[in-house]
Amino acid sequence: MTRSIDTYIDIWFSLSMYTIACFQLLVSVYDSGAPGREDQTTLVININRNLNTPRFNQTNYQDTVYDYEPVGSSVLTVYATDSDITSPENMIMYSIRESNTLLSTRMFAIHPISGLITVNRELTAETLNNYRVSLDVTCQILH
Ligand SMILES: [Ca+2]
Repeated sequence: MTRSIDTYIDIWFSLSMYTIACFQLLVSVYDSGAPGREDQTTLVININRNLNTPRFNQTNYQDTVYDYEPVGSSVLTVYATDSDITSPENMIMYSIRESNTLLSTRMFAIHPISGLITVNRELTAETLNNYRVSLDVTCQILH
């Protein structure tokens, strides 16, 4: 009759303290017989890590639109990449940073996945000719 015993491997310290991406353990099992017998196996534990920061492909973007462009019109698309090889560590999300120049953050909208920036409010309602908008790109890590 085969007898199995469940066993567990606990994490004793924070894995985020290290950059090791793979742990390889040699696991042994022994019986209580005489003579004693044993077997071994290798256990590989891969660790998904968020090691890389997403980066825009340009430091600055600039474009010009007519003030009569309707709400929802495309302005431009920003683009960023993340060098992590696993998901969700390499999935990125765009946003417009809230700032002191609140008007700029409200006049335009950005699609969180595509990076497409669109007109969010009537441009003719304002007299400004230049808007400076700060953008953020973040990893979509869900915990
Ligand atoms: Ca990342």
